[in-house]
Amino acid sequence: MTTTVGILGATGAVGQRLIQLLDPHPQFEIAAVTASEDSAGKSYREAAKWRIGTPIPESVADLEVRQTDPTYVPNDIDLLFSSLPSSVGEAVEPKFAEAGYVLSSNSSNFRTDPDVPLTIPEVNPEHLDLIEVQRDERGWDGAIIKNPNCSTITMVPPLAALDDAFGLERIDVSTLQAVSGAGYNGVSSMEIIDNAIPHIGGEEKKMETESRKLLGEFDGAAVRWNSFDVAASCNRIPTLDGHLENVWADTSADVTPEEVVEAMESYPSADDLYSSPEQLIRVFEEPDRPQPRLDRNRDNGMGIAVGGIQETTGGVQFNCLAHNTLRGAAGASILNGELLLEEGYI
Ligand code: 11C
Repeated sequence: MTTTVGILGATGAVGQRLIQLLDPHPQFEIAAVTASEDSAGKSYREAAKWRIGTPIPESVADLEVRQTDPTYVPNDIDLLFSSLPSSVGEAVEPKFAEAGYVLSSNSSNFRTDPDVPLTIPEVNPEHLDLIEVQRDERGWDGAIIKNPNCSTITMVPPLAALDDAFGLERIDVSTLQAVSGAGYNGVSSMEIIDNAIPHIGGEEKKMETESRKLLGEFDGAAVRWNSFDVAASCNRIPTLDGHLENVWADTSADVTPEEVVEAMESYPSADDLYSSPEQLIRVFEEPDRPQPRLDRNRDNGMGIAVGGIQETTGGVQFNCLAHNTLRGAAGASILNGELLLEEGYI
């Protein structure tokens, strides 16, 4: 049976990636799209400045764009994907949950709220059951679940593999983030050519908090955040897609590079979920890989690539890469939607 889905914020950079990934999808069918008030009433073709390289899918081209408000969205839609700007999401997502909709949201609002599941299905699927706490506390029939920030998603699966095998004490990370992470209205190509921009808009804090929540323990009532320390430094570079990160991880137990490769390559994917790659983490032997242009599209843009693994005094240093608008945003939300379906929440 097909699950009908809507997309809140369908004309933006992540909204367009959601449409690309859902055309087609074996379980989900797009039945509604929303955008800001000035696009309402137009066809999606008219409203969206379509920037994905492939043609605009016929299945959505003629859909009427609706206002982002529960009054205008059919109430028989099974699942909403939200790629709203966070200030908009903060105001309207609770209205949708209160009206009974289940939301898989990429927006950064509410990610660290204690009763909001923040999940990467391969890493912490059990946190999804926080929905029960959320519904009890807020009296909602619907629910809001979140995926993390794209720079957090890139480093957390390799860190999860290290934490499971050796324990984590401290993480230092420096990012090289693609311009698409700033959205279509963010950094223009002219602003960033021959340049790099340090300290980009609160990314450091997100990486520090979200990673500790994701790798925390859920006891059925609350998530106890992982206690490792995290220090992040985030930088924008002139890459189109794909965030590359340099990570230093201090581990509780001693490690060798060979043990790290083994722990990462054997870290399981979610093989019951359609969008999870066959092998979640692929490790390169070549020290100058992964690179964004060469490696971001591996496994349909849903894989995590690691390279440059070397021993340090406290543990290990490595580089990691993921496609920021696929694995790090639209694909992450869809994977969470597949988890909601698998677990019977929709
Ligand atoms: C960037 N990671 O590259 C950001 C974009 O919290 O979902 C995504 C912001 C977020 O600028």
